[in-house]
Amino acid sequence: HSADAFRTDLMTITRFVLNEASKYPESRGDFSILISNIVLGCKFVCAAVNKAGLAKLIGLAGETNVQGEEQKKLDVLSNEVFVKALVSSGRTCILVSEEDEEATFVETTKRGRYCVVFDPLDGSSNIDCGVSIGTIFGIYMMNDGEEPTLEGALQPGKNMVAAGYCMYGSSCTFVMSTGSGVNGFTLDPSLGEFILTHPDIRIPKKGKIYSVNEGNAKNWDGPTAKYVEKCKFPTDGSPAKSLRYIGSMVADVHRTLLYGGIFLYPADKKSPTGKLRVLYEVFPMSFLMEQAGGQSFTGKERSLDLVPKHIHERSPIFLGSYDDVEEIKALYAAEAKNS
Ligand code: P6P
Repeated sequence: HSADAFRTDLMTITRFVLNEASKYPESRGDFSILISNIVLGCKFVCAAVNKAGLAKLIGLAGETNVQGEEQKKLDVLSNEVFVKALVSSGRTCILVSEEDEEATFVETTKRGRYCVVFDPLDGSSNIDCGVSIGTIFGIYMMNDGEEPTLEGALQPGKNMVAAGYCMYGSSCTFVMSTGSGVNGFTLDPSLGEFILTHPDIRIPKKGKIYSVNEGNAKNWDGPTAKYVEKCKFPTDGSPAKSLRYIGSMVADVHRTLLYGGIFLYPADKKSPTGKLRVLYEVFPMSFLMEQAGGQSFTGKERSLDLVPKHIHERSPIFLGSYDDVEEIKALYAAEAKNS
């Protein structure tokens, strides 16, 4: 007989997180509530992003809508929905958002144990041409009763208890790790539920793709220039790598996680500390890469060992397949030895 159109053993993200929580009997369910609020924010943004094209078509985006209200930019709207969802969850104490210059300290009555760092809509400049964009988040846990201070958000990435992203593309894909592997979920709009579609994602040990903005080549330092040269003109007889660069971090990282290869946003003379932000771009993506068997390097150290000094600090980043990142680490080590 034909396969049922509906599977009845659906593993939803809610069930998945609750199953995880049941492994920690002392857990009070706070983390599950926090994640469910992040998931709610992602569903809202997914709906808004999918309408953005239409809104643009009927002249709403960036102009006044039928009520004569100024239509909010999508990244501002996304930030508002995440801040509101996280504060009202009652499980957070500090929020750091790419959209907000200062950190948000949650009022005492609504305070919880988690610090969430996030980019509500990364790559939003790509919306108008339909390129995939995404939300990126990382979660630190504060000690109980500790008065939240900015230091609570300026921890090295290795202290994160969870990290993930949601990609708004041809489908809405939520990828997350709570420290024991990486799992991917796809939104089923007819159910309004994220369904486990990519259990236990492992990045290939070595890849055939490199991902970098070649337009910055004239500003690269020696090791990066040497590495990209090797990708294009291998000296060991191996085939040249393919270049895939979307210019939207979540899309480039998601492809790297599933297909393997290396994503790099190096420092250059123009931006000596690179472009990507430590707390809510470098750390969450590095956390996921390590959990999937890959690695992430800043040009000087393991990305997750970095201790940020301010909340919007930037860092160079080289992340992806373990063996590919090893090659660029060797080139930086050689340069450090010769200098
Ligand atoms: P460039 C998007 O603006 C973003 O912050 C990341 O999503 C992306 O990886 C990067 O910048 C692209 O930067 O300089 O190559 O356009």
